[in-house]
Amino acid sequence: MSEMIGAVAQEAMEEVDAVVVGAGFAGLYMLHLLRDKLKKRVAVFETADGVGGTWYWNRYPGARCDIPSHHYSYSFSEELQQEWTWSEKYAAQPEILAYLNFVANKFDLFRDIHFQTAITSAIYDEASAKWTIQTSAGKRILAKFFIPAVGTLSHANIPKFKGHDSFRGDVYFTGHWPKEGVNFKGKRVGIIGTGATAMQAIPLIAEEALHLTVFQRTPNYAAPLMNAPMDPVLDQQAKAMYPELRRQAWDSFAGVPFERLKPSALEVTHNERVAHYEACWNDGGFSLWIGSYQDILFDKRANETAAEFVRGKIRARVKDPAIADMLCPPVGQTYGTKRQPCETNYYETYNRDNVTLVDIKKAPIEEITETGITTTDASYEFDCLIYATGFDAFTGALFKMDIRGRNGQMLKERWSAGPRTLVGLAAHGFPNMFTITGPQSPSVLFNMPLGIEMHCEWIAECIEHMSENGVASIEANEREEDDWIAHVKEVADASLLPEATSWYLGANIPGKPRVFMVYLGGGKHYKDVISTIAHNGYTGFTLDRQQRLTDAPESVPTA
Ligand code: NA7
Repeated sequence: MSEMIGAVAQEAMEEVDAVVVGAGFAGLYMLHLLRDKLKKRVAVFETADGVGGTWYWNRYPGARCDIPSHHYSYSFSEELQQEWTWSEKYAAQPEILAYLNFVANKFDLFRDIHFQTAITSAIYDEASAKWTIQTSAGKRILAKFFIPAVGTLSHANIPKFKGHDSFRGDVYFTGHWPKEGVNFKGKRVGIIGTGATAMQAIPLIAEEALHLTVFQRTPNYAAPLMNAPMDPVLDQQAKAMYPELRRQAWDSFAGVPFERLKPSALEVTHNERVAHYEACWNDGGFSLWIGSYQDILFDKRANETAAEFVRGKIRARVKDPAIADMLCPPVGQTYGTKRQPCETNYYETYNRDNVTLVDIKKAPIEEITETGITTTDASYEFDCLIYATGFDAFTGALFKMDIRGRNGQMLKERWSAGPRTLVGLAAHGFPNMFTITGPQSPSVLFNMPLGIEMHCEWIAECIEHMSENGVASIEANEREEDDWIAHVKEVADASLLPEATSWYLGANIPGKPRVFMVYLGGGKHYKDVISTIAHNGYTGFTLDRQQRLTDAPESVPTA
């Protein structure tokens, strides 16, 4: 009887083939592939009032990509590649947002996106092999596939200091920046955090504010971005050789080629090494980090050579040796095991009279007061307070939704000791759910737009395979999931990265299990792994061909 009631309720619900959550790089391409290539009915839900995802929310001053724009863009459409022209080597947030709007218009994507609507829950029903998805607008939707494309860095980490609500001035979060912008002219500003975000924002805010006080817990190693206006000749060259450019990207570890990469920092003389670091430093971006010597992320001695090179650069750029000391990570803090921020005039900013650096490792923040911040050493007064304190990465945005798989099991519970996925695309117990650039895939250590394309194309191919073969559901097997989790750990443990207190392993969030969440096997190898799984008929997954009573003919609206 209750099954019948359930079936009647389901009939009344709107039904689509797939619900996609998020309209950033991932959600947009997923919609395009499923709707326009596979002719599926797709509904995309997005909490913002526009497309862009991460690039919609991160409007703070200085926000820009740190992979060259010709690479940090979709590759799936040659027409798009030729039509769009970037104005800078590394595009700023407004331009990336304009690009994503251009893409959404070009491929007529807006009509299937429900804006200002969050997904509150997604519950799998084993009998029908479908998901019931609840929106913040009070709507329930039935879908065979549930695809969170929620981004890896989209759920802000806002530390709860004592008195956190008491500040009476303006409070801003970099990951949720006001659309209309902020005018800091004449203002006393405090900023907490010195990660990649803060390093982009601080130099620009310092130019505008009356005074800027930076609260630094951990000094960071950064390298210059070396951004520049786009040279029209280089742009034409890139456009003429896009297929080759993309081939080089796919062949590389991180989805962007670095031509200078050599095997070992320890196999060369000091002078050769420094000259090589200098060349990488002058290239800018991630060249020093992942394009100089392979062993700097695996061998502590090799790592220290790069670390000392960066310390030397910091000391040369910061006039006051005491401030330079505060900005230099100490020996023992490895370089690049946290994500390397890219900066423009960051270190020189501390030569300004209107900038103060406060070491909150030495004198921790005690309290947020009505007028500012009190540390164990002193009190500081502000008109504005900025949190540049990062994200609950990888799982934060997923756990915001009440996701329940087979037998009502909550994703949050199933993953309570850390994410559990098969190749970062699917999770045991959660059939017909796919994550895009989620945990245990190369995700943030691979050029994001290309990583997103790789995942969206794999998912679309899988859904096509299911349609063609009458497969009702696909689910990752627990055994292969265990194997993948062990493999991700093994590969990570061979490197120095799990030693750092980074968001790669959830170490920035109190109470979060410390599990390394990025697959470090490299994008090229990873692509081979997931392609082989697909070509061998989805090894490691269980495909259920049983027809369901509630099966609606695909691609035909039921209402
Ligand atoms: P990050 O890299 O996580 O940086 C956050 C910063 O905030 C970092 O300096 C933290 O210090 C600091 N932080 C976080 N929590 C606290 C508390 N409780 N007290 C004091 N300071 C704190 O985030 P970003 O937004 O800069 O960058 C994230 C990614 O976004 C970036 O890598 C790009 O991929 C885009 P800590 O180092 O933890 O001591």
